[in-house]
Amino acid sequence: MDTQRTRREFMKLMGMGVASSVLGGCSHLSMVDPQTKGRPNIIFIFSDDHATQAVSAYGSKINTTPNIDRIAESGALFENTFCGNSICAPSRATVLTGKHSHMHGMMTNYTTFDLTQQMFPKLMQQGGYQTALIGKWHLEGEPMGFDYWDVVAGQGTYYNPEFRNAKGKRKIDGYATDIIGDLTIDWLKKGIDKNKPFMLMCHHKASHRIWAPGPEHLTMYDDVDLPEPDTLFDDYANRSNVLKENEMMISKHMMYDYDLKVPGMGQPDALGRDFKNFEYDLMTPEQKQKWDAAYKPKNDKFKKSNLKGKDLVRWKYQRYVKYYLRCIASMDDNIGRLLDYLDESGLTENTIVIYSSDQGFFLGEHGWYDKRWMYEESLRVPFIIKWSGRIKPGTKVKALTQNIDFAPTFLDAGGMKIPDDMQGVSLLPLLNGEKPSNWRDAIYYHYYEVGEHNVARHEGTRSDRYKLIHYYDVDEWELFDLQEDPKEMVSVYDKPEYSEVVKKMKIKLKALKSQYKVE
Ligand code: SGN
Ligand code: CA
Repeated sequence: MDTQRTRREFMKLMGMGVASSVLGGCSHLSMVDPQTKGRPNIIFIFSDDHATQAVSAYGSKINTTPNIDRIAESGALFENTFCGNSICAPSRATVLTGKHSHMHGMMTNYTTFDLTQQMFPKLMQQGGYQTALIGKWHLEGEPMGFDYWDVVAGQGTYYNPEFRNAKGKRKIDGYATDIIGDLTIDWLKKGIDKNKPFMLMCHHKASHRIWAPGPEHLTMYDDVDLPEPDTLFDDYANRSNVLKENEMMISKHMMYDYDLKVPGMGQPDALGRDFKNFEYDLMTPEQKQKWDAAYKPKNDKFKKSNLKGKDLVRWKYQRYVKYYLRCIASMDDNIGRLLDYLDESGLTENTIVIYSSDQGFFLGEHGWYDKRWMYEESLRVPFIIKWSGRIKPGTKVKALTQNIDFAPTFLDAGGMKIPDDMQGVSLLPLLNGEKPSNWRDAIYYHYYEVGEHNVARHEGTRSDRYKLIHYYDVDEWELFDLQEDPKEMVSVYDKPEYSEVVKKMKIKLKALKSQYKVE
């Protein structure tokens, strides 16, 4: 899509009158706090590694997320939003800049992010917004472009985490997800500058590894067996050889104490690693007591069970995914608290609320945990948005969208100009559920990191139906027909009947690389 639709066009599409205002205009001036000059507040709730397979609004088979679903029920759910590089810091840099990794420079988790570059929060400040960031930052240095920030150090921890803000560092007792929830509501209660609209980024640590559930959810799912994904025992046949080299298998690369919370096994993983669950060491005696009461009996039972082969993988799958889902349950509770506060305080009326995550995640699909691959589960991210009086409740958006679009969308919603060098486009024209005729027909993806989990570098493109992937270091290609093979088990790249599709997708990839200035 080459044209950037403006908010004016959006309002036309929505059948709304365009009020004149220096800042882009707003049609519901009378409904809102006059001090925001008719512009909406924005709350962007951003989690870490929360896959759509674990959001009930996206049809989860393994859990419910009633509060995230509330956002979808009163707003719009985007069915096809993707990240451009399925890893944390690059994805966060993309959200801030509206650009793909090679343009903002944060190509892996280990690159240094140039904070002096253009970022949407700085532009929103210049446009009269108050900006705030609470929770995970995961980019080196002090956050820039925020009037207020209070962030966890690095990846952060679940138990009794350290935070830093402009005044310095401090440890806060409690559970990170609840603390981030509290700090967010506190800021809304005490931090808002009543003369300005605000943009608040609430970034959760959940549901990132090493999945330590909070005290209130330790035993959730104890009595259920979660359904397994069909591809749990994937043998990686019929696709690129690089798949077999991965180091992210539940069966082989999860550590007993670190990941599965079974201390004292004395059995390293396939890479010879046997790390300690460091979250346990961070706990207070009371927290440890609760933890032990929840897990020790189960661990004793497991140690006696002598499980082997597929039974052992199945046990690990249950253990892993339950920890992950318990972390999400806390986050969902806290999102509920936030939504309740917005309702009670009257902020709901003029506040856009968005829920998204930095990447997807594998929850046993292909036998994996983690992300990085261009496969559906790690490529797709949740994107759910509510905006009172502007989005019809229950709207579903099918158009192909990407995290490069988030920054342009925020600016557009605030009535600000979208800089020409941002590579995404505003999503506002999609909010009525219809796809403009000139919308993009494919997205670009590029994963660069060589290291942890041993995923080969690759780039590719995905259209509504097809996905082309190039593992360029070994020059191997994959093509998936997502209509015939949604689980991506057989690459049809070499099948004669797909030769025309391969040709077209290669042309598409080349065009996207040129459009996004990849080479
Ligand atoms: C950590 C995790 C990895 C994870 C990366 C990236 N290992 O290094 O499993 O892939 O983060 O995740 S851990 O032993 O430290 O938990 S990301 O979301 O930050 O990109
Ligand atoms: Ca992440």
